[in-house]
Amino acid sequence: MSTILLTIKNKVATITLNRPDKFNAFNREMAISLQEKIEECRTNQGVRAIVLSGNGKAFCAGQDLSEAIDDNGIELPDIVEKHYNPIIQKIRNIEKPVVCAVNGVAAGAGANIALACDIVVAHENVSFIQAFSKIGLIPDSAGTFFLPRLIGMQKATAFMMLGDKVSASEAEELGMIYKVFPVDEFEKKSTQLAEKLASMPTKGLGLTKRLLNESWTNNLEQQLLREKEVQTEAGKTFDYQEGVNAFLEKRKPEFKGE
Ligand code: T3D
Repeated sequence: MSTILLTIKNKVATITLNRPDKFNAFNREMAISLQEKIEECRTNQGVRAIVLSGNGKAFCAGQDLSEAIDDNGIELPDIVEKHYNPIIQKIRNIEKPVVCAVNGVAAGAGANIALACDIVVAHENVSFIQAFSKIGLIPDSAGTFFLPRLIGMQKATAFMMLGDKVSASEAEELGMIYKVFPVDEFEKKSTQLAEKLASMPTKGLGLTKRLLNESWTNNLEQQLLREKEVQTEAGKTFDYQEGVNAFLEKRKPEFKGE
């Protein structure tokens, strides 16, 4: 059975982490396969939104620790450089919305991969754990980049140093994730969210993501200039014309993602 599953329906690609007996912990094969699946979603014009989720009880328990200490296996710097860094880069650089539907515990790299996604939803029994400190590691997979930006330095530092279990409701209150859904509605609501995004002007959403990425390092003047340039690009899309025409004709727009 494949460690990563990919299905496409209603313009939504669902990528599922699939090592449920290991709480979807990443081995090498799974990390490389996830990179490949995100790439497939990038090049497939029929895909206009992506959902990342996990099979079974957990979303993802981070690095498979039995593989990490295998003397004959891949070394720690290579795990970070070749497994996790490209996953984060691919999630941030794909100009389509990525929803992380966190279906169970998200620990270590699993938590930080979730936080790198565009919109993160969870159900009420989920928890997020920066588990790294408990085994003497630092939070990788861009955790040190995104978490303080999402929730501020104080809470981020404490969560990372103490390895606290953060409940979904606390994560939502802190702005770490977008929304918590009731368990019995989680799948339906996550799918509805992704399908809504997939029916929207994909190019515009992708360009929004590009600007949000750039905003981390730009100053105000640079960002204002980039907004002018990227707005010009958005204004040339079919969906912009369609959106304005539909508004003026008082009808529902039919966006094509072009
Ligand atoms: O080389 C490098 O390491 C660099 C890369 C670093 C990136 C990282 O992600 S480092 C952080 C790695 N992750 C962790 O430290 C988390 C370890 N797991 C846990 O703390 C707990 O399992 C959980 C809090 C996630 C869940 O706890 P609980 O009590 O609900 O479940 P459990 O019984 O601990 O785990 C269930 C099964 O999944 C169990 O297998 P078993 O005994 O039923 O056969 C457990 O061994 C397995 N599992 C969970 N996490 C991992 C794992 N197996 C391998 N690696 C794991 N990370």
